[in-house]
Amino acid sequence: MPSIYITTPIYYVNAKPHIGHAYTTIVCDVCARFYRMLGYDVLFSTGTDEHGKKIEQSANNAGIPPQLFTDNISRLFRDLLPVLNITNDDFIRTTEKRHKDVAAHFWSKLKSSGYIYLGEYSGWYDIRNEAYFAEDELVNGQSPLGGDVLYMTEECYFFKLSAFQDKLLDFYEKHPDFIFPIQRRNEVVSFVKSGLNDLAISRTTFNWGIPVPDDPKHVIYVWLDALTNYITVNNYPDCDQNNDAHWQNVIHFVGKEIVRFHAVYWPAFLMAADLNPPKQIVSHGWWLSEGEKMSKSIGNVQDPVKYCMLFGSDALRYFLLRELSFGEDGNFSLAGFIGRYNSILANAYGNLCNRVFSFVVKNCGSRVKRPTVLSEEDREFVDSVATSLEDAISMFKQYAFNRYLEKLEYAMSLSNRYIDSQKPWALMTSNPDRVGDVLFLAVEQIYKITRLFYPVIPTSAEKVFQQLGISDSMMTGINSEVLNEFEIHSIEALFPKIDQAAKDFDVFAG
Ligand code: ME8
Repeated sequence: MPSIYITTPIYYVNAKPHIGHAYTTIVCDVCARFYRMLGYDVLFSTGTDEHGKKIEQSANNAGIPPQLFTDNISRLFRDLLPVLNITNDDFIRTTEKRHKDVAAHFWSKLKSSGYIYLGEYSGWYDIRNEAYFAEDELVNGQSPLGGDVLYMTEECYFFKLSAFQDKLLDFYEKHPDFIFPIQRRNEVVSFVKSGLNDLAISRTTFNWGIPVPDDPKHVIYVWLDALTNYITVNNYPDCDQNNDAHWQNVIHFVGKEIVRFHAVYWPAFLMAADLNPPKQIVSHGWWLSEGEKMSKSIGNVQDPVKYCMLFGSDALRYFLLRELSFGEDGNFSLAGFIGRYNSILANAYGNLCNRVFSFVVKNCGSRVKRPTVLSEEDREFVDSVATSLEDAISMFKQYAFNRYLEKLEYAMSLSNRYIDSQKPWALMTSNPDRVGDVLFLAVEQIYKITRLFYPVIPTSAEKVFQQLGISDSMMTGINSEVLNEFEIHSIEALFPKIDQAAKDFDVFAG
């Protein structure tokens, strides 16, 4: 059985989760469900990144001890998972003992391999992003990541990143798909080509971190600590990563702003510890909210829980994947959300299921059988749906989630058109023998579309399978079974249309 290991970034616990965090987690969940459906042994992890000066400061500002502060916010990230219908196998917190042990072990391995030395560091420190910058990297007095900076000098341990320039370039060359999409790969390659300085990997100016083994006045740099989470989850060092099927196919999903940490530092750390780099770093763009960067001061931070409460997690999952062209930035707006919900989920899909299933119940004794002969139109319909579903799978595998959904939507529109043109209600009098044939083909195509739609809208897809009396065991494998009969067991509306005037929307004002 092939294996895959899918990770989200571990999220900082300085503020509660918003739609941007929900997005990465949902993308990973959709991939995890998709690969499970293809028969993979999937390991899927997410969690929280809880150390560092930024967290310590946020805790101090709130007047709460850092551990209690991180417990509280980490819980918000964890509690969001069932709300979004996420099927993670693990939730890792960097304050857990299992992780502290692994991070300390990993540090010792880097040290004994000769890649860590003690020195002194001065530079401009971006507290928000936990990174140092040189004078010439600053942009209008701020770090290139947009955070405020502070000039600091400290004794610290360095990682010999400079020793990895050629090894990294050679690795990128041998693994052209390591960084997705290509523009991010190009940025990383030119960054590494421009020369790598050694990296400061310990701090002495605050305490909220994992102590450096044998020198506890230092704490481990939060990015080295955080990146290690990916091997903590995979049972390093007990599990031999280089010969582990999950590690051989590990995909880190990240937002575009943290590609450098994952595609430069992380593979260098791993190489230094004689571990193989991950299979792929897949990066996506940013969500803006109503056209602007999300920020507490503007008051436009979008809360994923509100959307799930009002419209269900499937609707949010669908919108996030459909609206954003993966890799590019996208805009989250309530109007856009309602527009796509009503036109696709309520009309194109929900109504299609409802009208076809109701017709079968009322006019075909709830049962339809595979026709023995197909007309030319039937064949054309079945073939075009099959082609668009194959295209959808191929788009999915290229992370083009919006195009994958577009292909499913096309298959829905073919099905709606087929019903409109075949007019089963008219066939009831003109050619009653054909009614069951037309309906069987319509139900069968709905079933196939739903199987592929399942990773995005699992709750509704399961409802459709229940209506069709299809058991869970038949949901694995995309093209495996051919069913020769369908029986409609029940009928349930899937996506009630959203009335924009509903007073429920008051909830968005708050
Ligand atoms: O960077 N649009 O944590 P973080 C899209 N702890 N995605 C967004 C987003 C937005 N507006 N805002 C956040 C960290 N994200 C580190 C990671 S990993 C070893 C350590 C998502 O809480 C996106 O995935 O700042 C981004 O990379 C991540 O949240 C950043 O989360």
